[in-house]
Amino acid sequence: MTRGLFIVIEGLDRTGKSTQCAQLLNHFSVSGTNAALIKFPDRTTSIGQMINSYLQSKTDINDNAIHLLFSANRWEMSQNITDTLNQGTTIIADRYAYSGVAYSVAKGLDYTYCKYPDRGLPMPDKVFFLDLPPQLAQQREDYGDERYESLDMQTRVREAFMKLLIDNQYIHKIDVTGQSIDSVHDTLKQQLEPLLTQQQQPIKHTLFM
Ligand code: Z5A
Ligand code: MG
Repeated sequence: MTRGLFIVIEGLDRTGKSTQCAQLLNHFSVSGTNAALIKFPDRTTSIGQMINSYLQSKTDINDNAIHLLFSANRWEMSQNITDTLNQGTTIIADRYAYSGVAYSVAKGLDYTYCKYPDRGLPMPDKVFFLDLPPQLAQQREDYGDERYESLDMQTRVREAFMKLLIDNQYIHKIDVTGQSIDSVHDTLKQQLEPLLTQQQQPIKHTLFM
């Protein structure tokens, strides 16, 4: 049996990640491909509940500690990701370790340090970074509800993502400025076609350069 594909959608807040994940899930379902959606942080676990409380500014957690909690939240899902892929189901992830690095670096933590806790996690077959200027993302509905949702922070997060993009060329930037939901979805679908051969290869565990 061929394994499923592991696709990650990344981006700043409000750039349309969840919208595009839902569109991709629907696309796979219509085309008869088994697919599942996961989201990080996974706020349903006990670690996820600590993260949720932190994001909603109900608790304060040391920057290093919250960085490790975000990573732990991925590790607690990692065996499930591997098993699901090996069972032939494609996984679409709404954020992953790239957000983990970018948001912590934006707060001032060291770039090399930030990558360490996630080393060894299942590696995605493709990472899409939905790029939208923070000033435009800010104009979208419900912006500013949680910690990190400020223009200043988002600008620094984008800079950190740009460094990740340079160092990890398998991350594909898609400029979504002025693009409709359908048009972004079409671009994503086009990028997925060449990936089908990767399903013959075992899952890698080399996330970061
Ligand atoms: N975080 C971290 O620090 N470390 C980590 O390791 C991880 C995360 C994994 C989680 O937020 C927070 O945790 C996040 C990073 C940090 N920082 N903050 N705050 P989240 O992922 O739960 O939520 P979010 O990132 O703030 O994003 P979001 O609110 O889920 O936005 P989105 O998913 O990118 O966008 P959307 O919901 O699909 O769309 C937003 C709106 O735009 C909505 O009204 C759509 O209808 C509209 N939209 C979507 N696409 C379009 C287009 N193409 N045109 C026009 N309008 C559109
Ligand atoms: Mg979302």
